Amino acid sequence: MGAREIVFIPDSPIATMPLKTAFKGEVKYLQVLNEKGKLDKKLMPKVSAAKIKKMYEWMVLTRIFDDTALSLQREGRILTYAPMRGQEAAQIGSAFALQKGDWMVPCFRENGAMMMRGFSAENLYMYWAGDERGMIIPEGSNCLPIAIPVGTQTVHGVGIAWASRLRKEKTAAILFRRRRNIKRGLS
Ligand SMILES: Cc1ncc(C[n+]2csc(CCOP(=O)(O)OP(=O)(O)O)c2C)c(N)n1
Repeated sequence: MGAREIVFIPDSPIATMPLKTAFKGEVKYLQVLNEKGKLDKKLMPKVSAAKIKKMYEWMVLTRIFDDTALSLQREGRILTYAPMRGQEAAQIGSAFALQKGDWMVPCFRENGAMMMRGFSAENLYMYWAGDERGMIIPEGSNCLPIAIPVGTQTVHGVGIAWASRLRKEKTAAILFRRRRNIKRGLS
């Protein structure tokens, strides 16, 4: 539809309203490896083949966890579930950047990254089925429990980072959060 197209609203005191454009945009993205398997060697970061394989294994496990969870949810065997299909690389890559002792603050789609920090798939399914014992934090994982309220992860992550700085610890903190809560002014 063109920007000047007229929409008729029956029984309205204003007979016609112009159709306006609220948003026009483009999303730029960079691919190191494209969907046909073509690699840009100049863009390829220095990562060993063994590490890439390990990351890929975690991504596949994340996808399997997610597909299974969605099926369980559709069957009514688990409750509300936020899927993560298409976000595997973002979370597994981020979790790989962490070292032991670093902190992770998940939102609600980071099941793959949480498994990397030591949560079992079984416990995560328990959590999504409403059993809070599934969210018992694995010893030494330095991972916070899932926080559903959007926007809260920012204060948790920044708070941990500040605490580390004040204690002069050399630990990093990574937080996962969602996109739209920025626009809604929640954080
Ligand atoms: C404070 C708060 N308000 C409302 C919700 C309900 N809620 C859950 S997910 C969601 C949408 C989040 O959208 P976005 O930030 O774009 O995240 P994405 O869909 O990409 O995961 C909302 C409103 C919530 N979790 N927390």
